[in-house]
Amino acid sequence: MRKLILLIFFCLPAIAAEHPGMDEFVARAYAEFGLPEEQVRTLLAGAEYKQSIVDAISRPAEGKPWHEYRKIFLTDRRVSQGIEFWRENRALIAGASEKFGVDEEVIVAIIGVETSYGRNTGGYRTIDALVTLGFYYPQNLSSDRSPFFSKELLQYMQLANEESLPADEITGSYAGAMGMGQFMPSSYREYAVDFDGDGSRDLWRSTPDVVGSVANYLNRHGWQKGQPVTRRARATQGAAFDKIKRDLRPSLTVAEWEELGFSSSSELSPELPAAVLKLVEKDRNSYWLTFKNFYVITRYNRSPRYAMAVYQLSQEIKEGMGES
Ligand SMILES: [Ca+2]
Repeated sequence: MRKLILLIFFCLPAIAAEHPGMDEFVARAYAEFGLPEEQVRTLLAGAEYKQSIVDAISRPAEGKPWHEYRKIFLTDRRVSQGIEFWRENRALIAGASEKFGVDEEVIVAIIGVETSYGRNTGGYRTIDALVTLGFYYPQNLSSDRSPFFSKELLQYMQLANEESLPADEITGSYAGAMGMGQFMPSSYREYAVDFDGDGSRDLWRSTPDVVGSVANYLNRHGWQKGQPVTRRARATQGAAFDKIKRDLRPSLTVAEWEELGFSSSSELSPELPAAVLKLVEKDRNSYWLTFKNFYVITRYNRSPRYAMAVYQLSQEIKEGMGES
């Protein structure tokens, strides 16, 4: 019996080497990027299905209501570490802000929310994450995102080729995001920059590359430096709550929202395009006017709670910097 168990044990890697839909993926990798079949098969064969990854995607923090979500990211520690990170990299962050036209505090806050300024970049092998979610995406979730993850797996293999990265060793989040800014492979290929000029884009070890890449990402998605991100709104009792959309692309002006019952006490141009966001607080809802820059943060992560956490963290860090 023991012999049989041992035999099964040693056979496991061979069993794990087969993934459903693998042949189709290999053909696609060749058709789209000319990736050699053998290279793709070897990488896939070395990848393992991880139940922990399936469990993690089934209960992401984004599912929490805002008042619980906020507590994860808006901590005294994350604020003080942000101030420390900004002070240590002052010239660098100022340079990236200047070059890419992005507000400094937002660059800092994104790196803070993503990885606590590089302290926690994730311990899952990226190849395992992308194979698990690309080939074994749980069917009980509301939408099947396996096409997204197989596309990212393809991008990952191409990225590894282009940047000479060890594709079987790299680690990151359970969803395949990598480095201090948690870039998905397609974003890495498209938006990462070599900001220290050493000839390679290294989002794990080069803080300049990370800071430049985050700033470039926001720039390319339309960041408007010095413009507002979001403001608290007051909703009248008869406000047109049915006009609030999930899509946070600014669709009406501040003046138009005011007519619909959502106003802000901040000084805002009446012509400024805005959307309205509702967040679930502990015992009531809060309403926010959100602008183009808020929408740009949701291009980094689609959750409006994520964008609000980044914004509020950025403000607390900025305030802390001013006090010193
Ligand atoms: Ca570099």
